[in-house]
Amino acid sequence: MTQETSGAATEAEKAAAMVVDEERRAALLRRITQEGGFAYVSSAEKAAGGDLRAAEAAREMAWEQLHSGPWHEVVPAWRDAYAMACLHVAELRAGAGDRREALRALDMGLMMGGPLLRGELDAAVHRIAAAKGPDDELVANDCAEKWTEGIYKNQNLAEALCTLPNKSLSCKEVERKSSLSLETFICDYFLRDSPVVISGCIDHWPARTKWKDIEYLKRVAGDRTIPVEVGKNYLCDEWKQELITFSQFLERIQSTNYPSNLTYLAQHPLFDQIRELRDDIMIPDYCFAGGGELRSLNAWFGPPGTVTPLHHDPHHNLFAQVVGRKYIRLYPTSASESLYPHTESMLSNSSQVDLDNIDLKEFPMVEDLDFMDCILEEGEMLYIPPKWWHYVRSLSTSFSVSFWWSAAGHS
Ligand SMILES: O=C(O)CCC(=O)C(=O)O
Repeated sequence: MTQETSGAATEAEKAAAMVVDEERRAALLRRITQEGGFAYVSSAEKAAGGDLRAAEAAREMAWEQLHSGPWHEVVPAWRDAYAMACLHVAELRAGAGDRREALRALDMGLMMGGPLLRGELDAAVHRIAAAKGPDDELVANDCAEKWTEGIYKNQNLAEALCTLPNKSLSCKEVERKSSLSLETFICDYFLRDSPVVISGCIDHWPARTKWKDIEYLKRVAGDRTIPVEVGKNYLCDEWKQELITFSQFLERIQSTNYPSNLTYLAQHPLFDQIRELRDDIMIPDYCFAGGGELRSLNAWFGPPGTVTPLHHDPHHNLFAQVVGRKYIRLYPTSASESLYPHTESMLSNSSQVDLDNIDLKEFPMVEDLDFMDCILEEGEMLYIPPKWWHYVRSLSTSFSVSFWWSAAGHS
């Protein structure tokens, strides 16, 4: 691919010029000019003319702006500008036959860009992902069996519990209900801030079968870029985040994992990014309890042994266990003080207590606290009321979806 073009425009260059309609492009560039981003504007103009190097330079400049301070202080137009540069890079890369780099650019635009060009990014993903070349055909996977084994490894309860935080007399199992009516859910659990395990509600989701098929996952998501967490858990020093492709992620979670290098796709809005996976699930009616708003759908996908340390969230949470099983421990909001929340504001919703290794000298109040727990089996959902503390450990390869919503009048 030529970097500087002077002659007739190629198809890719024409596509690059057309990725954003003229009016919106001009309005965005005016906005960036007002922000002093003259160099960006000049590069973006060249990018629209088919200059890949300029497109990459524009993307780099926008990226710097996204990292110039706290996220909430980033001028929204710079996020849109980042998305536009990603679109240009993607079109030009795809035109040069580099489909994988093109998809990576689009995923970065979807994850980090603003909302203005979301439709264009989605459409480009759809088009470029569908255009597979001969080299992109899937390599036959001899690991498919191992994958299924990982999900169903027969860890019986006793075996599972020995790796779990100690139980005590003050523990009780979360109530279980099968196909609970919306009315009963609202009266007995939602309005009473009371957790419940609900079974029989997601059996019709295509995800229940499709997400156990590693070939399917590779086909619809293999080349897409996702953020993963690496390490024991987010409170540990060695913990880090990485961007890898979904195929690399699947390979990692099939290989032996030690706590220090566990790779976890955690709390990621994957379904905003990969439309095919969004089509495999449905929003349960329970999420409309309280007449509020759905806040986010997040994916939690990882190998056995992932731990999300004890923390709480501000929203109602319906946590659907689509593949595999998880151990979950819950403490009511009233236990907050005795759970020693971290003092710095970024971590104030997380407890300092490591439930896998409780230091009773440092945290004596934890010992006598009442809690509830359950093993959430495949096909079940757990309702976690707002501000309830929860600790989650996967007992097998596990793929879960959390639905967070707020009731009317609550932010
Ligand atoms: O599944 C996990 O590891 C944690 C889930 C969680 O914390 C949540 O849904 O809020």
